[in-house]
Amino acid sequence: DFEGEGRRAMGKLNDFSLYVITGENYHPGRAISEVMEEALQGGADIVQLRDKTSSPQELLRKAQELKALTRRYGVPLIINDHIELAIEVEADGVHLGQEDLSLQEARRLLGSSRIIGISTHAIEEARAAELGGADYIGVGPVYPTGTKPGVKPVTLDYVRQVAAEITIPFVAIGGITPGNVDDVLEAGAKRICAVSAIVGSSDVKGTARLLSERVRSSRGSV
Ligand code: TZP
Ligand code: MG
Repeated sequence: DFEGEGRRAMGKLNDFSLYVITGENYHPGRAISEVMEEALQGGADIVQLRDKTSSPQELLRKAQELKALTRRYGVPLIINDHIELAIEVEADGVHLGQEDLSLQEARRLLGSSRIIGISTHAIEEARAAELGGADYIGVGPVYPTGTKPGVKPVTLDYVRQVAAEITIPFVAIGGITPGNVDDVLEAGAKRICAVSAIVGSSDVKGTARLLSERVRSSRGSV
C-alpha cells in the first residue's frame, strides 16, 4: 500500500550509498530503464527521475517504468520537480530545488511518510531544509559539471561544513567520478550522487559498482 511503501522507503534512506539520477542525454539510443537497471545491478540504491524536457505523457511513461524497475530492486524512486507525478505513480518521494515548490507545501501534499529532498548550495539553505523537515539534502555541485553548466561549484569546503553541522542525511553531487570520489568521502560525505559518471559510462554497471564500493568501504560497511 501507498503508506507502507513510503515508510519502507524512509527506513532505507539512512543506509543509501549511491544515488543515481537519470540523464538521457548521456546515453542516446539506449532506453532509460535499461541503463538504470545496469546502475542498480552495480549497487545504486536510490534512483531519481530528472527530466526537464519530456512531455507530461512521456514523463508519466518513464516514471511508471522506473517505478516498476525500482520496486523489483527494492530501492526508493524519487521524482525531480513534479510532485503531482510522484503522487500519481506512488513514487517514494520528490526532490526539489530552491526555486521549486516550498518544502512546507510539498510536505502538506505528500504527507509524512514520503521522502522530500532539497538541493542546497550554502549552509543557510542546509539549515533551513533541516529545520523545515527535509529528509535529506543535496550538496553541490561539488565540482564543475556539464549536467549543470555554468553553475558555480560549492567546493569540498561546503561538504565539510555540512558534514560538521547537519544531522539529516546529505548527498554530495556534481562532477563526482571514480577519480575524485575519495576526496569527496574524505571531506565527510557518506553518500554520493552521480549522473554522467554512471549513465554516460561505457560500463554503467562496473562504474556504479566501483563508486558504491568506495562509498561503502569508506563507511566501514562493505
Ligand atoms: N544538482 C547539483 S549538481 C547536479 C545536479 C542535478 C548534476 C550532477 O550531474 P553529474 O553529471 O553527476 O555531474
Ligand atoms: Mg527543480
